[in-house]
Amino acid sequence: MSHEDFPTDDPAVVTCGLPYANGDLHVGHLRTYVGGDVYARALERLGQRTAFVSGSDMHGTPVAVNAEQEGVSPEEFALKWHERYAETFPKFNVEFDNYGHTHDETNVQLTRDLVRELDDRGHVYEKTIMVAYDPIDDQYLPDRYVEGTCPYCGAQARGDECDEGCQRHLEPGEIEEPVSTITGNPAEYRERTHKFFEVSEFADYLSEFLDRLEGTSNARNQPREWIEQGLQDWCITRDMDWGIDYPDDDAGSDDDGSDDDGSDDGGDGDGNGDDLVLYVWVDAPIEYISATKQYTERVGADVFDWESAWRDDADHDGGQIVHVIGRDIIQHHTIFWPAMLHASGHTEPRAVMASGFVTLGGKGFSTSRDRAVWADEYLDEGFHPDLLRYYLATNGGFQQDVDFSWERFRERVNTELVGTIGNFLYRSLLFAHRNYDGAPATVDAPSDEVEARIDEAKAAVAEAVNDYSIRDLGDAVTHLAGFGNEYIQRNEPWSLVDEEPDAAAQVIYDCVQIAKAIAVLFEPIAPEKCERLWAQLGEDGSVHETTLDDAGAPPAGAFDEPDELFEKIPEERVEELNAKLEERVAAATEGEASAESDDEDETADHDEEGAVAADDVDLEPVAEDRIGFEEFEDLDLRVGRILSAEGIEGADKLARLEVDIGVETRQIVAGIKQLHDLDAIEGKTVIVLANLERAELFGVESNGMVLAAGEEADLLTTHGDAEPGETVR
Ligand code: B3M
Ligand code: ZN
Repeated sequence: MSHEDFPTDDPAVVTCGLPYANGDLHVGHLRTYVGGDVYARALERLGQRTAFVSGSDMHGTPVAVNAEQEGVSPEEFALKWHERYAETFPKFNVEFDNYGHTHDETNVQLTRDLVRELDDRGHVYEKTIMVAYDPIDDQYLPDRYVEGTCPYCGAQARGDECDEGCQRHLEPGEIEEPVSTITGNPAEYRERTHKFFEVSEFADYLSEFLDRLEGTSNARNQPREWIEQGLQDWCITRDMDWGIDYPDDDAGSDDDGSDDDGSDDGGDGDGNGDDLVLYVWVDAPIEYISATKQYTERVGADVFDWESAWRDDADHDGGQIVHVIGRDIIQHHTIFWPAMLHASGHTEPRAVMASGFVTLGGKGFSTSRDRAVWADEYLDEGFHPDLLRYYLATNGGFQQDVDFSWERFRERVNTELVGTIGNFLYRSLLFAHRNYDGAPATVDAPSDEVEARIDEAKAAVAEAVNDYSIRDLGDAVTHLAGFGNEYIQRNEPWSLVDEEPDAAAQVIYDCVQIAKAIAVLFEPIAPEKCERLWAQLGEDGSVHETTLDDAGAPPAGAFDEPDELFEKIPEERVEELNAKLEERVAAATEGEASAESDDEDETADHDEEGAVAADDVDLEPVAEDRIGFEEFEDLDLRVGRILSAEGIEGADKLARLEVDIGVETRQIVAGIKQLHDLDAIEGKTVIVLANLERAELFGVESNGMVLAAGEEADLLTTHGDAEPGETVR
């Protein structure tokens, strides 16, 4: 990979996948937005000029189907949700430089321009295909208006994607045994002429692009497999009213080019292209550009020039584009979108960071069962947004699926935020205030040890940004605070004040310096808390405006008595919150059982693919047959250490591990590809069943088994000093 490290002199754009404007946000959704916000802030910390943008995805069947259920026009429906989102994100300190929506004028215009450019350059052609049609209701059934069987893996799938099976994007006409999601009527296929974008022409370009692409490894590996299997061209029009009209040359009658009357005239079935709109996945990513353009319009091109970021042509070199998305939309961001950008003279993405899904207490979020922690609900419970930001940013690697539970939330807050960071800040700043009214005025520089430790933390932050690791950003700060605690403990300033006042003053000055560094380095993750800490330290201006070097700049000096930055969450709160959730799920499940409306709801709820399973896990009864101790002894269970882990090509779930079991190194195939961050599990201690028969999975020999529990494949481990090769008794 050939990119220059951040910070660069180019403008950078960080984007977050656009939420469909079709329902409430829950903490599962927030992972992408918090991740993008943390990353954009961290880039700025490095001194990288950055625009952070997103917007609401207003078009397509995910919006139209829900609007129809509510009996309102898609425009009214989508705008309502758009406004909600625009208010909700800042409450979590997710501060976009611009948050637009795909139905606004800028996006309609840019979409039409870009598609026209593709057409002019000869990358679009017409083809007659079969599309699903409901003969009873006299209506075409694009995308989520239809469900059926995935032709690739046989799973039940939506018209546009195999959301519960192989995750592939599905083209119109591909789904088998189609059924209308509106009426339940079996659908038939009818001929229709549509526009296609020649993605297949770009296979070589895309392979090279993937070699350059940075970000999380899942965003490179999956598309490589798809390219190897052969790329299909992409149908970019749909039989719908709601969306942006295809920019035919004769389409001059419509002033803004969008079709927003909300009426249902999609079913004339006459086979001509009158009522074709662009597929939602064409205009949605273009909003990344539109939102940047609107930002430039607001702040001026001297502050941020959208064209030098997004245009890669004779007059522009392109900027640094980083897309932060959920892992279910990798294909759109690494195949269709870069092909569109490349074919129309725009800048290709530098990086795609694709996050894993979020589960709730080990199970899937389910809107229909009200099994979710809603964004508003979290705040209404009185929790500070920065706590959730910390949890989502650091509870597992970015591409790993992570679980949200109130227990774990409490544990992370109490041990790390309160116990490590808060504790260090409070004890050292209180001591500083009481004895010196702030940073001791007699000292003018930190000790070498502390200066070196802060430099190390700064370097770790810069490295985390260049590694696209949000979790490492958080770790850099908790490690620094951990060091601070150890430093003050080791130097005992309280016993030095009287006899060795200079030494005591130095230690306290060092601690204030560490506190200042924490404010600067932790701001991307906990912006509001760090702003408070900044003010607490008597520093001027906003910590948001600082860069890495400010971490080591001399502290301001005097400050008031500190208060505690973080508070412990009592255990009863967790019980209370869990009970509330259970009660709600029970009520919703009952209601659902009588109404039997679950299916529609589930279809509409885009983010439930984050679910491992929406149903409760039934625990198996304990086996009746007892075994003797000798039989247990037949199992050769060993402590092992993972040396390396990589996904097996072509297999959705399998990873190939090299495991050191003391006596030898074993190659073991394990079903953990999507459940763990494979880079992060290297070095982990695991338990291996070493005398299991050899097996071959996906052409790879598996020699042993790594033990894990539960749907998330929680890896069994040891907690003391057991070394690889020791047997488990
Ligand atoms: N609106 C939401 C999703 O599929 C979709 C993202 C668009 S990003 C350009 O996650
Ligand atoms: Zn499938």
